[in-house]
Amino acid sequence: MSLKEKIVFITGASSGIGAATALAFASQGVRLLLAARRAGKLAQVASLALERGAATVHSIDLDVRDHRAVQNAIDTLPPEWAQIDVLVNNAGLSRGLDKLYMGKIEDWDEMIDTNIKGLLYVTRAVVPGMVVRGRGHVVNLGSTAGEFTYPGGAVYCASKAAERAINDGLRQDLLGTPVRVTSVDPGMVETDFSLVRFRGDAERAAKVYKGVTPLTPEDVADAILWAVSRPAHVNIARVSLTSVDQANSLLFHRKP
Ligand code: NDP
Ligand code: 8X3
Repeated sequence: MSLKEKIVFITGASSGIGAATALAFASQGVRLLLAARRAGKLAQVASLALERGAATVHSIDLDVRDHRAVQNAIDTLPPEWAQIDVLVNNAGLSRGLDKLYMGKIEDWDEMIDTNIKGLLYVTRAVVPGMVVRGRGHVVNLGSTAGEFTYPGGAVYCASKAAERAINDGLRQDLLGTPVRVTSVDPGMVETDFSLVRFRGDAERAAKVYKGVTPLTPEDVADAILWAVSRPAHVNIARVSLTSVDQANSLLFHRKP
């Protein structure tokens, strides 16, 4: 399916998987609507996207945890940007790796507010328009963490298990419309994810990827682009991908 001139809205586009997805879609000549909180980083991605072939780029400074800001951002889009064809619900994060009974309430709140509630707010603001227009595709970022919980990760894993349920529920609720819903569930991907999880502790973050070849953000972007570019009658429900050094969220092959 040609994506030329389609409007593709990506949350969390300032870094990692979101940025790589913006660039992958840019090469298809789409119109890119990019959102995140760090406007400077978003501007760098926007400029690269134009170099890679995006038709146009519009950036929004947005915190997905703020439901009024999310609704307002969608309601006040310039008319030429309002008809979103593809939504990539990518904004998300993990905080900490504490045992659950020692966990920090603020870490739990941030993960739940971003990964679950933020995803719901954006979906609620964008999908009604897709139903009215009779076209659209929602791609949600899940994780292998949503399938099997790992030690210290209960709340992050729960947020991705919730994504799984929301993804499947949305697909059921959209049955009878042409709007498609896909979950893309990567294993370990080398991005700022671990740096954010460990609040800037680069040494601890680097250890996460020690001895394994992780997925790259481009690998995930490729899977997203593949799902979105299937013929209009094909709905890819879920794409699960890991590097060959990972079997699931609990099992890795680490070279010494
Ligand atoms: P990064 O830290 O590189 O990127 C996270 C993105 O989310 C940033 O652009 C950040 O932008 C944005 N974001 C975070 N909080 C908010 C918020 N409140 N409002 C708006 N944007 C926000 O990590 P990844 O690229 O790895 O993560 C992207 C998604 O992929 C997440 O949902 C993550 O759970 C998922 N994932 C990651 C895996 C991995 O191993 N890396 C594996 C499986 C899934 P800004 O800070 O500028 O707002
Ligand atoms: C991110 C992958 O396994 O680091 O969802 O939680 S993991």
